[in-house]
Amino acid sequence: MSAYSDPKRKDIAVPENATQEEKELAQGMLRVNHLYGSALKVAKTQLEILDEEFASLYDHSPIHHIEYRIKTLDSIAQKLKARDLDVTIDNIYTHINDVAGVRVICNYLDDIYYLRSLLAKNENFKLVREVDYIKQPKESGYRSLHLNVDVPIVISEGTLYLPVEIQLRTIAMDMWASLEHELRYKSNRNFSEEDAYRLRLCSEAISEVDREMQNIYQGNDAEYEEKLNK
Ligand code: 0O2
Repeated sequence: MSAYSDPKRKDIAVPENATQEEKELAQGMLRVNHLYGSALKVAKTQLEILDEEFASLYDHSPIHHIEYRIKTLDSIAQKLKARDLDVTIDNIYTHINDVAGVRVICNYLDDIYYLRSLLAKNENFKLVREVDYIKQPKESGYRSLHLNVDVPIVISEGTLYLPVEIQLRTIAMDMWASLEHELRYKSNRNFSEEDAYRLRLCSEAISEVDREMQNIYQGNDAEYEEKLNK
């Protein structure tokens, strides 16, 4: 199961023979989960408000559905170790910007950039980084628009800004990413170079489909006509 399908999951099992350091880390993770969980709620609610407003104004919902997750301690630890950093609570706050992740699955390609423009204009959210893997897909063929935003949460000590990674993608891009992840990491079969190449082809085909669906939706069927007449 993808972490995005089970947002409430916590992985702070402390074995009885845990060291003092491990116990402190588990304790600190409770706070991390609480704070980033709150940031997730703020980001998700804001996205839903934008979606509902657009639907009421234009009779079209840009968002198909939203998934969200808190990164597991295992996954955080892997990321810190890959960067030669110790697994400490301080390093989590300082170096991991995707503890809180929201995945927004949009209906059409343009919906992604429409939502992006609204989020960038939102005075409460600070857009700190943007990586467009749609315009420049990853080597694997992965496509999505990644936005890192700082989101305010009001807690007893005052207002705190916490980073949330928002991944925006179409239904087709999501289907590709989900199956690619399954094939690459989860299945028992060997993942070959040939598989990787074929997945890149699938990604290109999906990109074409996304453009065409957008054109059909907009009533701009020039590309489609051209193909039919070939
Ligand atoms: P999970 O389960 O989503 O937590 P950064 O921290 O942003 O500086 P990072 O993490 O390398 O560096 O960022 P990147 O590659 O921009 O985005 C990471 C996330 O994007 C991944 O999260 C995936 O959700 C998704 N992603 C990136 N590349 C691929 C890919 O080739 N295939 C698929 N299916 N998804 C991809 P995590 O951390 O891997 O896991």
